Amino acid sequence: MLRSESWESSTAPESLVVQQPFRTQMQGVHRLQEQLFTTRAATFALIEGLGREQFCCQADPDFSPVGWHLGHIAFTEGLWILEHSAGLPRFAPEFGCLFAVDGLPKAQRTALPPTGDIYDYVRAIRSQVLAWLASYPHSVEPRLWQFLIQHESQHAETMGWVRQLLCGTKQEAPIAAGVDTDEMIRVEAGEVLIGSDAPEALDNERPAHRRYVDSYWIDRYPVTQRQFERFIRAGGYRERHWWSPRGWQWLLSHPVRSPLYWSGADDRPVMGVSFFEAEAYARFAGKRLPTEAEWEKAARFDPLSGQSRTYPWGEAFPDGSRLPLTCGTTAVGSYPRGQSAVGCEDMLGNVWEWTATCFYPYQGFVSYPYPGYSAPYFDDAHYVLKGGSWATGSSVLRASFRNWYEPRLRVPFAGFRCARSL
Ligand code: AVJ
Ligand code: FE
Repeated sequence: MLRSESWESSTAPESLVVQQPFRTQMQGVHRLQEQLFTTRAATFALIEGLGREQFCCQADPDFSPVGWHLGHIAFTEGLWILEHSAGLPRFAPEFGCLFAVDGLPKAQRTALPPTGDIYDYVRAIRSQVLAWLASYPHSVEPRLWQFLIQHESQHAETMGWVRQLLCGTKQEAPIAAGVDTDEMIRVEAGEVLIGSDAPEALDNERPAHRRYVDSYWIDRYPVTQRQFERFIRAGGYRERHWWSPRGWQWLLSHPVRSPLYWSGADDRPVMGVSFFEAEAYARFAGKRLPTEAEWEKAARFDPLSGQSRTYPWGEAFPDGSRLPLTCGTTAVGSYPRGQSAVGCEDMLGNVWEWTATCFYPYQGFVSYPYPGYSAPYFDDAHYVLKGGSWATGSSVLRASFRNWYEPRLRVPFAGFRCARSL
């Protein structure tokens, strides 16, 4: 049998030894080209068919128009690759002023150049970026490219939210899960590896570190609309004692009576809830929200090996057999192949999940690629969401990924699951 060690230990011709690093480099470049291409295709798919008005419309004061996100994705790619890496002067600076993160206040982002000009700008930057990548493969900094791909995916998801706010949800037939949605799983006390040092890990996921987590129970599935309906019917939105003081204050100024998206009392996860609504439901159910560490442990800890996995199921890149690659949520329990070692399901790719944890850096945190990416949000005013929704790009789906929003925000594709101490 031919084994790789025997090949390596035999004397290889000089030419092969020299070519090896170049080949690995080219494989890296091809993989990147493919990721850039897939990510861009997903971005375009999320905004397909939107008219000019929807392109420029600010559907909600918290979210910029779709057209701005598109320009901003291209601007950011040009900034890091063409300006910082390649040392080129800024391309189309008049667009840069519009699409830089500190360029225009959100309210002024509706006055956009013609749609066709934005698409031309996006394509022009991408073709220069690809040309740079092909000519200078040695310059590839994996971390920077992985950042850019995930930056695009995150903005694309926000574009999907805006689209949903503008176009609403399609009313579909009630969807039932064939599982016991009240089931909880007991996770034993012990240490777990949290965070990640992989090249795709963003600054706030690093450094990976061990953490002791006490025993707890956690829901096997995210809370479904059917379960949440019990809260609504029991007057959950009217009874103060289920709400935290801050949550009640929020409810008084936002007199809502159901989640932002409600497609009926079926077994799809609740989505479009604020942290406060999630917290109130949890108290109503006699439970609480999981901490980020509890959520992450349930998603990636393998009790047999004591190791943490990248994904709930192991190391295989996410695909349609493990999570929904659909255009909407699916009934909980529809992807048993996506379950974690302890048995939690729908951890990645159905809805984002609120946790009880404020967004803070891990000890040893270093900003990357710029201080403004994570650090301004370490402020006690943002909570961590885990998991990712059906609209989240695969490059962002992993157990260590940390999203964050203010607790008041009804994050369009966010729901939650509950936990309980022993
Ligand atoms: C991590 C999703 C909250 O969209 O505001 C994009 C990600 N940061 N560009 C956001 C981000 C800079 C961020 N979230
Ligand atoms: Fe951005």
